[in-house]
Amino acid sequence: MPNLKLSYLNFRFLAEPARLILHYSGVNFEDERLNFNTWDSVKQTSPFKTLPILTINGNQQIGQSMTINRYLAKKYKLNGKTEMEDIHINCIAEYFREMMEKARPFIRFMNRGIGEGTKEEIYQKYQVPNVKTYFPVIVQLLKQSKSGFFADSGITWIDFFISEYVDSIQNLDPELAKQFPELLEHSLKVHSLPQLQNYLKSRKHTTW
Ligand SMILES: N[C@@H](CCC(=O)N[C@@H](CS)C(=O)NCC(=O)O)C(=O)O
Repeated sequence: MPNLKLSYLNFRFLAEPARLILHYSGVNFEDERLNFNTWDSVKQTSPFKTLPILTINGNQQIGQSMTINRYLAKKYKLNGKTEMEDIHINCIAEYFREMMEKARPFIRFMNRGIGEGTKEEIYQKYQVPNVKTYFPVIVQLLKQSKSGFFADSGITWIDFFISEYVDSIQNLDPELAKQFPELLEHSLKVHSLPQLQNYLKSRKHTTW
């Protein structure tokens, strides 16, 4: 089993799907939490000057979150049961990530104070319209599945990826989240998985 260190900031956002893959799979790993000051001091030597970073056996690094998710999901068999399921999951991931990037100015403003306008203005401009455009498609994709997870065969990494973001919307704006009851139900189903309970019990609450 490789020695794994997952480095990120002290919240969920781009690293939590990988953390959940590892906890669900019962894999030991170092869950390194940096703050913006400690991060700034190591940033220049990192592969893409961004977090998260997965360090494998102390010398190989993966510096993009989606690649980390895909690497771990493949390794721990959370990437679907067939090639077509893997493709299906990846399409959903690309679509969802597109929305996350469009809504990103809000998170950037909240984390680092970067952006023009008030918190509410930035939220209404970037977060709300993107959720309202993308979430209905995600709901349809969920309804098409036979398992209650996004893949017919059952749980895969995309369930961690989407449910974590849905939880962030629920934390930020419960009224907006309530418009998507299927996604709230899905998130509950994912976060009720027995394999995750030890971790979730000890997890510190963060908005995203
Ligand atoms: N495409 C990258 C984006 C990573 C990213 O933007 N990370 C942010 C944290 S959420 C970051 O490193 N911020 C600190 C910085 O830019 O110095 C990925 O998915 O890993």
